[in-house]
Amino acid sequence: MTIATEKPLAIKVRADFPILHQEIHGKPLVYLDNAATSQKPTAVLDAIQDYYRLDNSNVHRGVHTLSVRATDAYEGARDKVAAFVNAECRQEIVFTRNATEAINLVAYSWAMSTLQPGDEIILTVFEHHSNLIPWQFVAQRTGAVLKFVELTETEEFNFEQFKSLLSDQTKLVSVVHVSNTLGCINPVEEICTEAHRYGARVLIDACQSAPHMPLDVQAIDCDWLVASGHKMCGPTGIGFLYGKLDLLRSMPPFLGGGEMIADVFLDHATYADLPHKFEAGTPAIAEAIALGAAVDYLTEIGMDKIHAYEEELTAYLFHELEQVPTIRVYGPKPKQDGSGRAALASFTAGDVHPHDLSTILDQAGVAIRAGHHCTQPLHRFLGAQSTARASLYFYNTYEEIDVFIAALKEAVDFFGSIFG
Ligand code: 7TS
Repeated sequence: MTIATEKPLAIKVRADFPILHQEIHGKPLVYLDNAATSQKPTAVLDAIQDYYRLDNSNVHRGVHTLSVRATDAYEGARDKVAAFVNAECRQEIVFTRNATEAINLVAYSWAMSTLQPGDEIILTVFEHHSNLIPWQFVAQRTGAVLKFVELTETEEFNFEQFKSLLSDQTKLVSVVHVSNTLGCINPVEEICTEAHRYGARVLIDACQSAPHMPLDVQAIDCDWLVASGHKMCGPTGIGFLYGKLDLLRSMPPFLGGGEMIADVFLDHATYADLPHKFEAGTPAIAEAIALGAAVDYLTEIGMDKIHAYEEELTAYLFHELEQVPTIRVYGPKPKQDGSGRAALASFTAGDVHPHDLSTILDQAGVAIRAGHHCTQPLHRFLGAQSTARASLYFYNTYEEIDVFIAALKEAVDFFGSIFG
């Protein structure tokens, strides 16, 4: 495969990520575990430091200068996230610990108080456990029934089967936007259109799309959307829930305590307006501000540029993987130009255990993940105990893919010689 020239994007941004410039076992680090968590640019690291060095104070309660600064920065981060996903207004963004907490918020607040026995929730068989277990809780407590969209032959969302599952009983469709294991990109706009025909609500798990492509919640027309900051250059401990304003208004609080109240009496209370109604207790202030810095960083590069560069990397990654004997990659193949799927590959190599592959690659400085990637039901469905996964981000280079492929070939040869 011919590549014209190295694209400038990764080269330009690599200096922004101090962690990437180190050796592992004497080899340059090749970090290909971005679906688990991304690395953080200096702008994000500085935002955390600066906050604690200069502005640290609690938010929404003091009138002293530090408190005003902390509150302005925290609320400013909300504005940035709202603009990042094109929410209609800032009240539609609720800060949570991560995507998992955001899904649980909807499950405990909306679903537990709304769903009745026999109501149906549609998920896919390839959801991350974070978008499965909360709905199992809901089904157990409310009597709602879980239904699952299965895979097409090309191992992606089966839209026809999805349509056949929809009925007047469907009250919720909760689906991943981009699968963290298959890498398929679900047609979320069409999913919302179909679900809304039946009056069902739709939640989109955008953990693997928010970091990699432009997102527009108004164009998607989802009812809720969740993401985690740590996968999009932000710190751990901060994520967000987007929800349509009227819907969030109609939902009861999730956690109770300070920050989320208006008036408190001994036996009852009234609650704060959105979004504070859902942000009980002192929030992750530094983390939210740093997420704001991450959003600024990504926006400055341009989500469309990030997406386009990652598509080129995807084309190269898949082309090179095809040259490695015994490799079986799961999920749809990319189109010639690398579009149509995410920049990650979950794979097996014959009978070699993915953990062994990962251990050998680590010796070559290459970080990949091995396991079920929190999609155990999907792995069962695919007939694989576990898979190895290489997942890319915009700071990865073609050369890093070469290092990964060379190390993988060596590992496959080595195990081939043992297993014969
Ligand atoms: N949804 C998807 C699609 C994910 O990929 C993940 C994390 C989550 C939800 C949960 O995110 P959290 O930040 O709330 O934990 N995925 C992975 C992964 O693929 N490897 O490690 C974490």
